[in-house]
Amino acid sequence: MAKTDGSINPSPSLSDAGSRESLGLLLIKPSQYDDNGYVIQWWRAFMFANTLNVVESLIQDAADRQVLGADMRIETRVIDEMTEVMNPTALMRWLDGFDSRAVLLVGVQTSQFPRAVDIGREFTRAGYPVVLGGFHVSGSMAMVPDWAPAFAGIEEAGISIYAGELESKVDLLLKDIKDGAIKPVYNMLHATADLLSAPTQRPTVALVNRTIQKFHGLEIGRGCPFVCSFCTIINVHGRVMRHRSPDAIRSYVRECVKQGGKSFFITDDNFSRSPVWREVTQELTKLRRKLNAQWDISIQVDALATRVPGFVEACREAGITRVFIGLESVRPDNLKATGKGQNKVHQLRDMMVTWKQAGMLLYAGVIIGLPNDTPERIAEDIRIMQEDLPLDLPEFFVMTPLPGSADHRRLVTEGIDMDLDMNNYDTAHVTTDHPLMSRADLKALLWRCWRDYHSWSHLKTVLARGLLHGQEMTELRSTFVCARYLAALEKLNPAVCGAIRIRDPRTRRGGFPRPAVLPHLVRQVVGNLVNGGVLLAVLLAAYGLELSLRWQMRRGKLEPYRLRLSTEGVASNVAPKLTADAEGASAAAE
Ligand code: B12
Ligand code: SF4
Repeated sequence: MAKTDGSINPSPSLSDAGSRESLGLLLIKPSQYDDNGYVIQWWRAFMFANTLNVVESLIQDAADRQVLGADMRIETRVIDEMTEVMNPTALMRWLDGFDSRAVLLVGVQTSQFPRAVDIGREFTRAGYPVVLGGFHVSGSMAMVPDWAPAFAGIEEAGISIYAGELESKVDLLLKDIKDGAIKPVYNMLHATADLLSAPTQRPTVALVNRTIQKFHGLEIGRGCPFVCSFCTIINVHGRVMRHRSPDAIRSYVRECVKQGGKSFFITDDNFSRSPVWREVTQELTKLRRKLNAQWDISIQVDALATRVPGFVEACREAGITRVFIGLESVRPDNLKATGKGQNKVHQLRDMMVTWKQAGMLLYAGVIIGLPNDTPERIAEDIRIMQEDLPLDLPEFFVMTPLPGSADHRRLVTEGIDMDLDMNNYDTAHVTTDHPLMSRADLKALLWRCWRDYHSWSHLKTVLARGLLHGQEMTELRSTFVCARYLAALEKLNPAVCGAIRIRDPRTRRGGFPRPAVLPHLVRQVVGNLVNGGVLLAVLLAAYGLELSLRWQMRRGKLEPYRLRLSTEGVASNVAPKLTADAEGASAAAE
């Protein structure tokens, strides 16, 4: 019997039954390499791996249904490489404890693909079957099935690939694994999941405990009705919104809370367009009251969400505290170029004020390197975001033709030069030419945006607004500071960051030298101490700033920072030129 720890889940009903046969499944969500060839890993990460949790839940459900017969015991072991340094020898020993076995590389995004192939190769070489699935292969098979760079290394490494959703095919895959009949390619893009009857998510405590805020993923549904040209989601999950049942959602959340869960991230790309947002927020509100739970929940929405009647109020009641908006740009010409015509620039300020008045922390995705961007225009955009739009925390991404998007397929079809190293498709690298800027200038611009927006004087504005509008201040303050300093110190998107960086020389990417162990170790310890020290000092200074602002608030000195809607007698602050542009663009779009 294999050793069991917190990350290993035997299917309970079967392990108790004194089974004769066993199947061991090692589920790994690979990380990616940094620019120096080290796998990006942390002692604790900010974010969680929801796909890993969903896939494990599907397998556990199949085990409970005894799809491989009453005699079969199925065990899973789950690893998020972002927060776990793997020991392949020990993992192979664990797999050897079963009659049949496989390694599943789960939720592999494009930037994680080269690392996933390297992990897979190590296991296939030792004779273990490996299946790789997730957005990269699904998006590539859906949009560019003949584009060889998307599948580089797969055949040579003997790894099988799985494109599409797993819900309706999990039994088939498990049978193939048990029978030793895994196929090289599973194209299941047609097998769209019926989420209403899909197995309920089950908390994976071992994963949650490896995130700083103990994040639980919560999937309400999949799909989005819009057609942004840079988006892969619509070409993999589709444009029809599907959803889980409010009952299933309630029982998952209840289970998470029972296990100490306090932070949830709703993974839907656009919760405001979910057909069940009303039922779900009502369920969450009831549950919150019943369990007396003090949770915080993050959602992603489009820029028009505040116009959905009752949506903002329902979110507040349900304990939603963080809202991520797909802003992309404050320029109508750029929005039009990406098919994001639904975002109306002249409505942005009131939309954001509405969220802020509801006490929400406001994040927004901003793309750098859209067709009309120049360094000067971006500098002006940052000023607009600081002065005119009451955003808290923009996240800056480089415009990236992600495999699976219409943009990427167009570049492939037109034979336009693109980076062939999939590791760089992480939205923090420049992977193709820009019409107005060099690749180097664009990359430098990304880090400049993180620095310039997160200035000390702007922190004061953000904190003052936060205090006036009842926001959760610890989160606001620490996220603002961490975003700025992690982007500067690590040159990584803060979404893939965490606490205490690990650089394991044993898994350094092929082509990079292995450093001498002792000096490497010393450099790592010193580097982490210095970065941690800098971060701590700035966090303390930011706390000092907040205390002084609290003092000023008591004396009524922060009132100039209070946000008001234009209907409350305040003219929209958005720069007049942009407003005029926006109106022209909206008229054209309508
Ligand atoms: C939550 C989320 C995150 C979270 C967690 C990641 C995760 N996947 O768990 C965080 C914040 C960490 C994150 C970060 C990033 N993300 Co993200 N993220 C998402 C989001 C919104 C939801 C993911 C999710 O839970 N989906 C629900 C699950 C159940 O669906 P699924 O992943 O498709 O899995 C199903 C099938 O694919 C299949 N399957 C999956 N794996 C396997 C494996 C095997 C063996 C088999 C058989 C089947 C199988 O079964 C699952 C159930 O049906 C998606 C968009 C989306 N709607 O999916 C973007 C998305 C996956 N992210 C994306 C990107 C680009 C990133 C970033 C690189 C940068 C960025 N711009 O945010 C970073 C990468 C860093 C990282 N280490 O992950 C892209 C990926 C595109 C691509 N071509 O790879 C997506 C699609 C969004 C987009 N902009 O287009 N992300
Ligand atoms: S609104 Fe978001 S999820 Fe929908 S198509 Fe556009 S980028 Fe994709």
